[in-house]
This record gives sequence, C-alpha cells and structure tokens, in this order.
Amino acid sequence: MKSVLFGLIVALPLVFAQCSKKQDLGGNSEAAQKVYVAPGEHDEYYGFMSGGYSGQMPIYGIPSGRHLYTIPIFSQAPVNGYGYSEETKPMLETSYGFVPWGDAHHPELSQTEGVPDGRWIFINENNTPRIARIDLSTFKTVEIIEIPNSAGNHASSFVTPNTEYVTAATRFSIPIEDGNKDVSIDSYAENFDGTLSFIKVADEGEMSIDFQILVPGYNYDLSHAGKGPSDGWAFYTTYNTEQANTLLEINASKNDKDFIAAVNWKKAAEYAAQGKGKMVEGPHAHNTFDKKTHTATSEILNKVRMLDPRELEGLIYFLPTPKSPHGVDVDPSGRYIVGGGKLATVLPVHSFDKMITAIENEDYETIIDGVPVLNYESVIHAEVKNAGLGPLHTEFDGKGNAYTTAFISSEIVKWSLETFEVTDRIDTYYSPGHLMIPGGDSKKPWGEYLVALNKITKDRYLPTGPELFHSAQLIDISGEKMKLLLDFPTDGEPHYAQAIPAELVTENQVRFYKLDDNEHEYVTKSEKATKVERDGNEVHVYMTAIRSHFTPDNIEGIRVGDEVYFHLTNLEQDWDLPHGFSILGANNAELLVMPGETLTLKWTPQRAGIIPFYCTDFCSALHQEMQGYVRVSPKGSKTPISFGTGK
Ligand code: RUQ
Ligand code: CUA
Repeated sequence: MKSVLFGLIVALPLVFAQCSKKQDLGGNSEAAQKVYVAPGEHDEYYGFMSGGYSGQMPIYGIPSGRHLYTIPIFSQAPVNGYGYSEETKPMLETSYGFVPWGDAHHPELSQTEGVPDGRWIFINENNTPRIARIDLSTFKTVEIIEIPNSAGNHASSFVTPNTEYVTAATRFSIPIEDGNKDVSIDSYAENFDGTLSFIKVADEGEMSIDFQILVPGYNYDLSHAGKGPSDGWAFYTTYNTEQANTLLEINASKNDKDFIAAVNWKKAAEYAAQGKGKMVEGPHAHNTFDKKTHTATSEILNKVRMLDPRELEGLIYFLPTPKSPHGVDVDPSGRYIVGGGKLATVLPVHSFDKMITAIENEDYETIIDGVPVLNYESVIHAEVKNAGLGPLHTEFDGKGNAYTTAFISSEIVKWSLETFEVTDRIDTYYSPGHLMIPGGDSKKPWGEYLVALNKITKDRYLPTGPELFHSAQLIDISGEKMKLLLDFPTDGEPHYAQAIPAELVTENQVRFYKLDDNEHEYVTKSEKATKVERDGNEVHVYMTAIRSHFTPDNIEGIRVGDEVYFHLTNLEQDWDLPHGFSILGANNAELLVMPGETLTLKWTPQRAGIIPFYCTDFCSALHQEMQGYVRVSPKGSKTPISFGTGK
C-alpha cells in the first residue's frame, strides 16, 4: 500500500510540470458562441458556488461565467453590513459566542420529488458546525442552525428528495459519548466517536435537529441521500477507519478499504418519533431572520436526541469501499452508489438492490459498535477501471452517463452507467475537486453543461501575486465528446456548486420590501415620524433615506461615550434603489439598506467635534449631496438633543 501512496505523491510534481501546456480548444469561435450572453440578455442558469473559506456563496451566471452576486452567510460582509448591523449580528451567534467567519463547502438546493425546486439553498459550515438556509426569493440568509456533538461539519448539507432532512456529520471524531472531555489524544480508539445528524426541514423551511446517530470514531467526509428505490436512505463516506490521531496522511491510508455508511433514515426517524434513544447535552444556536421585522434572533437550545446503533437495530450498515473514499454520489435512478476512493485504482459502484439483499441475508463480514459490515463482494455492482488518479466526486447527466473528477491526473472522466466503462476524458486546469452539472446530483439532471471546480490555478489568468482565485472551467457535455468552453475565476474556494434553470428562481424574485409590511421595532415610515430619543447614554436615531437626503441630517446633543443606534429606513419603493450609511470612525461597517427595509448601525462616538455621515451607494445625480453631520459634545455636556433636515 505504501508504495501506491508513494507513487501518487511522486506523480504529483509530474502532473504539475505539465501545467504550462496549452490545451487544444478545437474551434475557439464555436466555444465563444456557446458561452456568449449578449449585453442585456440573461444567463440560462444560476450557478451557486460555495465560497469555501470566504464563508459566503458567490453566484455566477452559466454559461457566461459572469459573477452576479455574493450572498453573505457565515462571515461578516462589509459590503452591506451583514454581521455588522444590529439586525444581522444574531445570525453569527453560536454556542461559542459570536463567530464572524466560516468555511462553507456544499451548497444544495431544496428539492421536490428529487428535483431542485428553487425555493431555498442550504450550505454547510465546516469549522464551527452549522447549516444555513438561504431564501431564493430574496437571496438572503434567513436561518442558521449549529450542529452540536460535531467537530468539522463537512458531510453536509445534502437534502433528501423532498427536503424532509438536510444531513450533517462529524468530519473529525472527538469524545462524544459522555460529552467532549479532557482525555489524552492517543486514547482515540477508546474515547472518540462520530455523529451523523439529521436536520428536519419544516414546510416553511425552518430547521431543527431531529436526531443524531452515534457512530464509530472515524472521519465522515461526504454524504448524499438515496432517491427512487433508495429514497429513505442516506450514504456517508468514511476515512481513517484506522482511527489514527497523528500523521493521517500515512496512518489513515493503511486500510485497503474504508466504508460508506448507509443510514436508513426513515427507520431512524420512526425511532426518534417513538422517543427511542436518549436526550443528551448538545448546546447549539438556532438563528432565524424574520421577514416582517427584518431582524434576526438567536436562541441556544441545549438537548438533542441521540440514537445508538448498539441499541437500535437496522439503523446503519457499512459498505466496504476502497480506499479513503471522499465523495459518495447516487445516480439519478437511485440504484447505484458511487464512492470516490482518493487512493483507489478503481471507482467502486455499489448496488442498492444488492445492499438490501445482503442486509436481508445478514451477509455480514463483522459488526463494529452495532454497525454490521456487509461483504464487499455482495454489494459491489461494478468497478470502473481507468477512471483517473485520485477520483473525488461524480455527477450525472441524466442520459446514462457519469462524470468523475480525478484530482491527481487532473481530468474529468466520463463513464457509462450501463457498461461501467470509461467513454471519454478531458483535461482540466488544474486538479478538479468537485464538479457540477445543473441538477447533477438529483433525479433529473439538466445535463447540458459541466463545471469543473479546480483547486489549482497557476498560469490560467494574469498573475495576482502568490494568491490566486480558484479556476472554474465550463465544459459542454451535450454531445458524445466533452468540450472545454470557458475558464472563469471564482471567489474564495468553491468546493461544491449547484445550478438551476434561471426561471425557477426568477419567477419568485422580490424586488423591494413593502414599507407597509415592515414591522421592524424601530421602523420610520415617513419623514414626519423621524426622531432622536435619549435614554440614559443610549440614543436612538429614527432615520429615513430617500433620494437624496437623510432625515434628520443634522443631529446635536450627542455626547462622547453615548451608544448611538442609527435605525435607518429606506423609504424608496422601487427596484434597485438602495441607500448606504456610514459615519466617520465607526468601528464596524456601513449599512446598505434596501427599499422598504430598516437596518441599524451602532456607533460609539469617541471624540468631541463634528462628525459627518454619508450615503455610500451612488443613488442619484445628487448622491454626493446625501450627507449629514452629528455634533458630538464632551461627556456631561448639557447640549440638548435637536435634529432636523432643511431647518
Ligand atoms: S470537498 S474536493 Cu469540501 Cu466537498 Cu471534495
Ligand atoms: Cu443615497 Cu447615495
């Protein structure tokens, strides 16, 4: 085994040595035509990419590769004040307190009957385990739930076919059974466990942790739910079944096979509904954004239901899978489960039917902590040969083909779900991680394009110093042969991405918020209603913005040491007329307030004097006139509160 691993490591520099070779585009003008979206025209698809360590979700038009927007989710966003404004700060609360950053990996669209429906998109946070839900009518993060008893939430946030659940799992095992505790790290095998989590999604989208399953202390990497015949099951890859706690690069690469865990979530849900398992400690934040008040609230919940496979039968089975598998993908028919064994020479395809038969026959190799390990020979359907080096992820085109990324050999490999033979391959530049086909992990892929999400950029664009954006590549998969169409740089590190035909999203778009419906605690619906109120050293400014002035724009009677809250309501009632607000010396960010919305910036003046504020968004010909002054007097000053505009 060591020699295989060593061989792969030695092969890497060779692969990169070829980095500067230029690919043959085979007819550039044909490719250009396919991606050309004329000025004023729209892209066919929305492409939602994870921002990785940016903690956000950048959105690209496909096929043009144009960057349309970035949704702030797990990280503060100075661009509009998300995570800085009083209304949005609660979204970043966790059981560890305020966490202003996150590592987002897998966007996943909500589904109805196994097909993306354009209502919401979910995304996981790996570092401080969380899942977010974004409402696609506003492209706003409306909910974030923390996953307790988890360390590293990587195998997330994949949905079941009717969005009954989104899944999560511990990437890093830690002591869980009696709570995380102070033990020696090399007591791993004895003390460390993993959990798989099922987060229930209510009809209106609200998430809650329905149950967790206690599993052996491995690393749980990725997940996908079954569909069609395998609906009711969810699959998770594992690595480090060696249970190494140091130098995993070598020590977790010893076993020839690790596992895909198959969870019967319908059965688990029944157990949970019957009150089986036990309620355990599991402090986790649940943050929700209220559409009417435009305000988020955060609460900490303390308990979760833990199901234990040692006590409850039929919950979970292990399918041996070569070797340190990363991705697990279920084909559109729901019959095949593909594991992407990073260090495997073949691509294993398990059969769901065979798995069920093996379970019925109790065809077990062994049982680990209550989890039966099925016989590899009994569940494997095919091994795809020649599927490239370092296979990671697979998606499908709905026409009987599968496409797998090979990280080390830097290519996409197309293979048949009938013959399980490779039928085409195309180089990518360089080293693809995930790939994405619109609807490619669903029951009905749209299957026209494929986007390779490359981990290494090197010479693809003008250099920007040592740090480069990651590179995506758009590939035409409508014909027999794959054709490279376009390169485009992407912000952050797109792990996974999803895409959906634009009309499924555009039909529900909100263009502005109705002022009449605004129930914010500090909303100001007309200039007449504006005011400044002092309560001890707290000052509340009820402020409005409309082209091209603030009301009030002159404020006096503020003192050093006050806590000033600017509650700014944008009175505009039309599309694309935001106003911004910033004030000299503020220790947070600006506000960017959409029409009909109210947002609050907290400001603690530190020095006496005259302090200007202004609108940051060029909103009209007289935008530069959209400004104002605050007079700050020393502590204890008797200057009375006064305010106004045009007085
Ligand atoms: S990962 S490159 Cu974070 Cu989904 Cu596979
Ligand atoms: Cu409002 Cu510029």
